Amino acid sequence: MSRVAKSKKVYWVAGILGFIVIGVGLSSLSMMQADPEAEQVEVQEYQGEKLGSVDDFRENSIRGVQMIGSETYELVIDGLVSAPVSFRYAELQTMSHTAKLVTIRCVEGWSVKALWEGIALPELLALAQPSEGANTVVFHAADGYSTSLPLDFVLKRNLIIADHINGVTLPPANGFPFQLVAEDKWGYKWIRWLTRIELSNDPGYHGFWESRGYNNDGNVDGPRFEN
Ligand SMILES: Nc1nc2c(c(=O)[nH]1)N[C@H]1C(S)=C(S)[C@@H](COP(=O)(O)O)O[C@H]1N2
Ligand SMILES: [Mo]
Repeated sequence: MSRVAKSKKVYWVAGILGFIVIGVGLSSLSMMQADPEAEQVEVQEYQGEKLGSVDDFRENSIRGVQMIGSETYELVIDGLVSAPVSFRYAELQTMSHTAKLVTIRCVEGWSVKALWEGIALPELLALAQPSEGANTVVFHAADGYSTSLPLDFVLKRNLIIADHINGVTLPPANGFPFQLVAEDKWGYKWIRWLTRIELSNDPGYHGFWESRGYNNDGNVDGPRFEN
């Protein structure tokens, strides 16, 4: 083969290869656009601070990941309230949302800083009209898990229940539809798969890990265990 013919052949091969590369590229691009999940890309930085990722969490739930359907989900607020209420997922999505940059710390030693977005509890609880004597909020989840916090703390710190993390819908492993963002409290206060918020007058309520020796205040700068 002459030198010219050889280089012609090289051009041909390169041309065909280029065509294939562009074709594959374009078709995967259109596939990405057709998939609504693909539009949800995690934010990696917020106001100059590097964020963790949903992939940084360790799965350590008492009964594994709960799969909750957004169609059947209901969030109940009851107990010491004068107007018990329940909300559907779609309804909760229309409520005003608040964003917070908060680090979750587990007693096992890991932590993840993330951008949490969700519904502020003071506004949500007000809809159920908490009674005079209520001083404790008991949170219940789909897996039978529970935990509690002083009502005062919940209101003063404007705690939120998050349905978004780093700009994406909370994944099932992170507690879809809602995880309590219990800032400055150990991870065991960050209940996932939240289904019920019960107002109570029992500050001594002990949730799942609290009744197994973990400190009921759950402050990250306090002791892990009850004396
Ligand atoms: N419903 C439910 N919520 C739960 C738990 C659980 O087992 N069930 N584990 C808790 C513990 S010990 C930690 S550290 C955090 C971890 O949550 P994350 O994986 O979303 O960070 O979830 C908390 N919330
Ligand atoms: Mo934990």
